[in-house]
Amino acid sequence: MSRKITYFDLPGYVDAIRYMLHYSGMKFEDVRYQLKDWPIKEVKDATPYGQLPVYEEDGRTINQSMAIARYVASQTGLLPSDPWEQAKLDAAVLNVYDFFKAIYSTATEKDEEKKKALQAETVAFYFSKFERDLKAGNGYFGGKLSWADFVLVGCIAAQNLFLKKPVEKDYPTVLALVTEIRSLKGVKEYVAKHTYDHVKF
Ligand SMILES: N[C@@H](CCC(=O)N[C@@H](CS)C(=O)NCC(=O)O)C(=O)O
Repeated sequence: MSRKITYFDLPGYVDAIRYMLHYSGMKFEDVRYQLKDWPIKEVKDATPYGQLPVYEEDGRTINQSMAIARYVASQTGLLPSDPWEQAKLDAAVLNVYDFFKAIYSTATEKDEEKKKALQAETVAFYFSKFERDLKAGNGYFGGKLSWADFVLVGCIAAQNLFLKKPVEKDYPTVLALVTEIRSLKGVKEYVAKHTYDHVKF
């Protein structure tokens, strides 16, 4: 089976997908574009909605990072079969995705002080809830790994780069999950190989 994920040379919306594929040992092509080269007209025009990521498998294509992540989870044992459990994890993932969008929306704020305050407020709001949920449920899925864990940790990788600090440091349960996922076989080697010191936002 051929698998290809196309995105930027960033964690962004995609590291969770890369983590799951590496963790499961599935072979895939990890195609990355540099932000400075974007837009590349022929690549952009070939995507369904003009944006990345795009996932291709045996000649079929889907876009939308969380749809891709959910599909990959279903192929890697990280999506439970019970519909209620699935819905709970979908909700957890969408809460993380809301955080992603809230943080990225601060990029347009020109006043640096205001921007910093807004970012701090957004991190505090969402991370206190992520911490609460992980603690109350012994993780997102009762002590077993699921795709929601990978999405949160992938999101944190992206946000640490964007905010230039480890956002999880004041949230011990979140921090423990980050450490656990980044230490998994496959993920550990991937994380060690990809650093983003060259990235400027
Ligand atoms: N809802 C989409 C959003 C995709 C998206 O915003 N992609 C951005 C990068 S994170 C992009 O392709 N930007 C370049 C462009 O719009 O030309 C998803 O989650 O996949």
